[in-house]
Amino acid sequence: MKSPIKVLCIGGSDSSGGAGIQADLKAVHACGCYGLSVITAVTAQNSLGVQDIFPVSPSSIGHQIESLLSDIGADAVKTGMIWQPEAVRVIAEKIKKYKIKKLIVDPVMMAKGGKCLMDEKAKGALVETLLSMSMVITPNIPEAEYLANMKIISVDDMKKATEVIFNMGAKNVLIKGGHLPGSQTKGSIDILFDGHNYHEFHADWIKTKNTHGTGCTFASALAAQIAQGKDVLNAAAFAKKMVTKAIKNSIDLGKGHGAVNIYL
Ligand code: PXL
Repeated sequence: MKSPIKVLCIGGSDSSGGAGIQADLKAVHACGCYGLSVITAVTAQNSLGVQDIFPVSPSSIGHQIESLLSDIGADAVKTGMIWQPEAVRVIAEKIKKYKIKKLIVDPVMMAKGGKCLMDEKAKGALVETLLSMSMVITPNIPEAEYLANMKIISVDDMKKATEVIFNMGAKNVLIKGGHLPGSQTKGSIDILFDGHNYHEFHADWIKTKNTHGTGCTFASALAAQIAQGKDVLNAAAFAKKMVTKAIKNSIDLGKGHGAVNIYL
């Protein structure tokens, strides 16, 4: 009898399939793990943007997590879009109750088109609760600017911001550099700070408009690798390679931004 390695993904549904829970489950599966999911919000979206957000009630989110963790369990938990502050708190409570150590927090704040995916108050709740419980937090540049309360325009700034966020309680901080000015010529650089050392992950810039789902795919691949027992450094290197390949293999969808597409 086989017993799979399980990754619980907590986040929003993306009807277009490129990001959110749909991306999470694809990445977890591609890494050879079994994906569990808790839906925090239902979005109506397509390649042009997010047209509607229907938040799931915090009590339903709590029940979904309870159902899974009281029976099936999870080797790692990854969080993504969380709309309301009460939902953030319920998730934090359950993570504490079930003593989840391998928590990967992707502090999703905004969709590619600029639509807000997190209530202002939920950002505060995330800083107060999930951030300091996380084994790894994976902000992009705008999210890191918000969390560290500073402007980021260079790799040195990224390093400073990882340190600020580390000092807020996250055990490892990985800032994704795709939004950094100059990335188109220098390539995309991610920075990981583990409290002692900075690690850089480099990838060539891939010119495409089809980048929907990069963040979710990256954080879920990272969570799946950590669930399998890899250390954060090796897991991050693997996740960076997987997302880079998925951008190379991205697909046109609709009239706007298509999506990344994992191939094995
Ligand atoms: O990429 C961030 C993200 C996360 N979760 C959901 C999303 C998006 C971006 O659109 O829709 C549900």
